[in-house]
Amino acid sequence: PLFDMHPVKTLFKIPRNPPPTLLHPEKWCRGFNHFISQCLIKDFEKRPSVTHLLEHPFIRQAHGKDMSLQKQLADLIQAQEQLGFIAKIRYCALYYSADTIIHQLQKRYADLQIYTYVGDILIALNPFQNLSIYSPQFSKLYHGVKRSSNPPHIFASADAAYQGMVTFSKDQCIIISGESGAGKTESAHLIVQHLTFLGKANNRALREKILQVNPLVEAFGNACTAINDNSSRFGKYLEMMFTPTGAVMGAKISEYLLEKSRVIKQAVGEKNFHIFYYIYAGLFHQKKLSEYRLPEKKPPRYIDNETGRVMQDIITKDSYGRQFEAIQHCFRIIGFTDEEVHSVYKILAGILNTGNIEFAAISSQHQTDKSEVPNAEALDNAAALLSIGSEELQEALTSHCVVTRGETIIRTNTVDKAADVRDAMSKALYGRLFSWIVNRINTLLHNAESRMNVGILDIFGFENFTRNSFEQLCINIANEQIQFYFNQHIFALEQMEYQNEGIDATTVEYEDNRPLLDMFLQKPMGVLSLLDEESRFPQATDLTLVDKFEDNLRCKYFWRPKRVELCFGIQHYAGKVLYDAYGFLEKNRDTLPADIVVVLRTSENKLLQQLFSSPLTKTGISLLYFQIDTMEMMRHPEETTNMKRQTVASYFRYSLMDLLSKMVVGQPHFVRCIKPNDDREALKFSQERVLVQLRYTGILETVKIRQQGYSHRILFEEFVKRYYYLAFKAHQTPLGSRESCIAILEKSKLDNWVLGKTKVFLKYYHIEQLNLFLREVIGRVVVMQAYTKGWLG
Ligand code: AOV
Ligand code: MG
Repeated sequence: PLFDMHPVKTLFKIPRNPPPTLLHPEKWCRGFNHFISQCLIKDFEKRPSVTHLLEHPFIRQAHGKDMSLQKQLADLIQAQEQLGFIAKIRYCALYYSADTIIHQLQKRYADLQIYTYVGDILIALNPFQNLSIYSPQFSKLYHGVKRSSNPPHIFASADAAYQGMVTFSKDQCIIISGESGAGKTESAHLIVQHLTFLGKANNRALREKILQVNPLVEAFGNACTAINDNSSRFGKYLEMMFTPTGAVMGAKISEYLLEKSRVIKQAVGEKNFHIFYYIYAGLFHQKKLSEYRLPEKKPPRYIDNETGRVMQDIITKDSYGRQFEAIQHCFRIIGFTDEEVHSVYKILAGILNTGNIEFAAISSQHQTDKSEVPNAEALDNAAALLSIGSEELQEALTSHCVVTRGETIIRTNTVDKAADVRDAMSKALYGRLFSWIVNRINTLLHNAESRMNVGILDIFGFENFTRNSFEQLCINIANEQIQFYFNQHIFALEQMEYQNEGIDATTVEYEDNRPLLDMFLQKPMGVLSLLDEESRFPQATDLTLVDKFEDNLRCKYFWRPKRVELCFGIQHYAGKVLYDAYGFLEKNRDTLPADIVVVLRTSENKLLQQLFSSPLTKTGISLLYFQIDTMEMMRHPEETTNMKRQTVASYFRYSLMDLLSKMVVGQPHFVRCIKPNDDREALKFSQERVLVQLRYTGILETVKIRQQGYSHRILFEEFVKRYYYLAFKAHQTPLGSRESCIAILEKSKLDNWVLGKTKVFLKYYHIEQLNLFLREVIGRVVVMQAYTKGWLG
């Protein structure tokens, strides 16, 4: 029984009148019970775990043969583990070494207990199988109860955020992190599910709408990668809006940095965005492929990464077809008009046809760099679907206007250049379409009456492929920033406790990834700034870029491997990544020739006109990373408004800041997703992989921080109760005061401890020492007892 927690409370009853002395065997036994129960029940937060007690020489020695007691302890351990008592790791850093945590997580994982608390952080291990713990019954179970009442669960985190919002009228923010495939997106879905349950809208239609947002956006923004079949290729911050009484009113999504390059090309074994396969299958089954000018035999180049397999999958896999139905349903429920949906499909089909346009060189005596389109069919199809003239399209692809000294000159494009323009157009079409969908959802789900929100952050996780490009760099920097935020927050809380207790905060040392973030974001010598600078030089190449990095990034986190020209390495918080700089400059410039924009603006498709009529600006950008930057931005607001000429890197920097500015207003809750193995297998737990993740996500760091600082903070009263044997006689009842604490600590000959206003601050080794002393004192008592009874000859 998952929720049976009684053993813990009842196994060891605390004697009403604890024996005044431990000398009487019978009473001693009860005293032992008392000792255990005190350790475990009354203040298990600050005491060692049962496992440690079992190892306790005192217990082994005295009670090794008492089977019933052993059994009780075993039950207790089980109950403890079921309840996820490592919850309390934060409070007893000493007793939870990396090994203990791993061991506990592994045992729990084997029992399909995928959630565990570490202090106020929720660890979620990816189960790689469907669990039946997310039904409405479970939502009910986790509704407004104390966290300790139920086993750890993602719903409890959602609930805490919701209760926090309603109780304190404060915005909340749930930050989900973890590497690619760790389960962030699934967790985000579950949180939305629980929040819609909690924010019982009278309006069922609204709840339905909100639940469709994620699936719709993800159909356009997720794709199959080498790591995850449903990998998020954009960052998403979903704000759920509530009234002051906690009724859900609407939702708003902010999207960050869609990996547009995926539209035109995918790495081996990877796929394009889901939506392309969905519509292909859907239109195939509805026999509408020809209406959208999509071939039935040979799939378009953009989605034909695994030669031959795609069409077969589209035809045979009915999951694609079902997904198409689901997406149509999403569109309808959220409130898109049929006309809009039709336009979206036409644009998608237009993109696929654009990808099929080929170019051939025309060599004449005078011109060798001219190109033409040999396959007129693809060109005509694309033009028809985008409702533009096909001649105009060809013109815009194969030539460009240059204005020199007031004169407009038309220059021809080489084959390569024309292909680049074609791909740039496809990327721009898709990117803008995606933003339009997101904006449209926001308009449809907007509610002016909502007052508070819970934001849910689900970005693309840390990635390290065999080949890592510009996209991975951006993704990994974003993760670096989230990690920084996490560190700051956990550290800030830590600091607060020291401050409140009047303790010199400088004694806490912790390592953070700030220097690394500086290396990326600093101006003018950070990675992104250098990249932008280099992108402005027409003669620059990817090689000169790496040279520039090498010359300017003089820091231990950056290195350049010998003999591999375009390669550079970065020691990220989550591990070393080797980047291939090929294409960095072009990807960063992300240029879309004006000629293309001009043609697309002539489209008769209203949606398309809209996409290109005004530059899609993003507003509300501010910063957190550097306070200085915030001020700088306020002084130079033109930087934010001048979006048109921005590079991907600078836009990325601003969107990161925008995201953070949203996050900081809310009270944060952290969910750390962990991938137990790289084979996506259920019940497989790789200690090594988990350990690495615990390390870099800061779970072990938190423990370390505690060990470096004062890992134990014990209320005076508590401390005296626990250790008074060390300085007082058994029958004495010292006051739980500062003075009593000093007496105990001095008698124990410890130094380096600190007293705050209400708590004793101790290092982990103090506790070790104190417990050792305590064992000795109690051990002496036991031996004395044995002698008086004549047990030891
Ligand atoms: P991610 O969001 O963290 O990766 P996902 O949330 O997409 O990872 O999870 C990857 C896969 O793991 C899912 O498609 C599910 O098959 C499985 N999974 C994760 N959580 C659960 C769960 N609670 N129950 C059942 N299956 C689960 V990325 O988006 O790649 O960083 O960019
Ligand atoms: Mg994801």
